[in-house]
Amino acid sequence: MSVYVFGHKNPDSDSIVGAIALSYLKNQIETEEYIPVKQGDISAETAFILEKFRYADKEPALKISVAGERVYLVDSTDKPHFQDDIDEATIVGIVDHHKLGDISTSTPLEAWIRPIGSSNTVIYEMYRYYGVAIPKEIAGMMMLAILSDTVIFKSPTCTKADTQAVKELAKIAGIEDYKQLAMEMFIAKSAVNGASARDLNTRDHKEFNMNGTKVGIGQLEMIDIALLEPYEDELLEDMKKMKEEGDLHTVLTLLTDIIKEGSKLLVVSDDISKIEDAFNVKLENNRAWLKGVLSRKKQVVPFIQSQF
Ligand SMILES: [Mn+2]
Repeated sequence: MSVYVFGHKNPDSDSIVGAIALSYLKNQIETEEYIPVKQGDISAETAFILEKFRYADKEPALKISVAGERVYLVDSTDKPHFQDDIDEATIVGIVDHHKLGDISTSTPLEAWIRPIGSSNTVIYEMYRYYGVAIPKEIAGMMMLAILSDTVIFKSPTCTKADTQAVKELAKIAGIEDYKQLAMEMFIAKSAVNGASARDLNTRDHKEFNMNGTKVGIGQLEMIDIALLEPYEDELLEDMKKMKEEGDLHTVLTLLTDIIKEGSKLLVVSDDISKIEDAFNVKLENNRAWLKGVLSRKKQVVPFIQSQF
């Protein structure tokens, strides 16, 4: 029986590349066939990565039902990030670098979870553990996925394991100026032309169950968030709709400026004071500047969670 490997809904590059890289590794060392799939459309950033390393024709297929399947999860252990029938699948393994979520299993599994910058760094270490050579194209994609998750090493989630993995992967991929290539990737990611407010709000949106309270947190990583200023009112209007449609207590969107190294927070909430307390800021027009905040998982989720 095959094993389907996939990351969270609203897949980011770490999820898609992680599924590809982990499947390749597993297919070298296991007898079962591992198949990378995706739980949603890929982003412009991921499309850039796949094209750059000649993988666009091997993009993982969409798989939206997993009942009865054997699955390997990448980049999350939070149930709301997977299909509703995830409880009916057999989880054979997990690779992740987030807080431990609410996934549970009825059979033994392997779990590779570390507090480092990217799931692809964990997978890089798995390749080393098993002594499997990484193909050039896969190495290049893993390198960019790590550079994306760590915001070119600027994120507080970035560790020495991540910078070392990138350097080794760059060598394998034959890329000298990996920071320059990562900037090109972030430029591709920053494109907003023609995008609707909903497109932007859901581009990288995750929902969290915080002690029974549902909170949605989106993030747009940009090389210049001034490009988003004309969209902010529309984004907030649409966040109100998302809040009602999803029966959420709070919807946040982080407009993260990777050059200025901080995030403009947009907030729609049943209780604005909880968000103000979480970050010790006063919101003006549902907005606040959070200096130095680049990481949702490390600098946002724990502070919001502590309010519920
Ligand atoms: Mn990740």
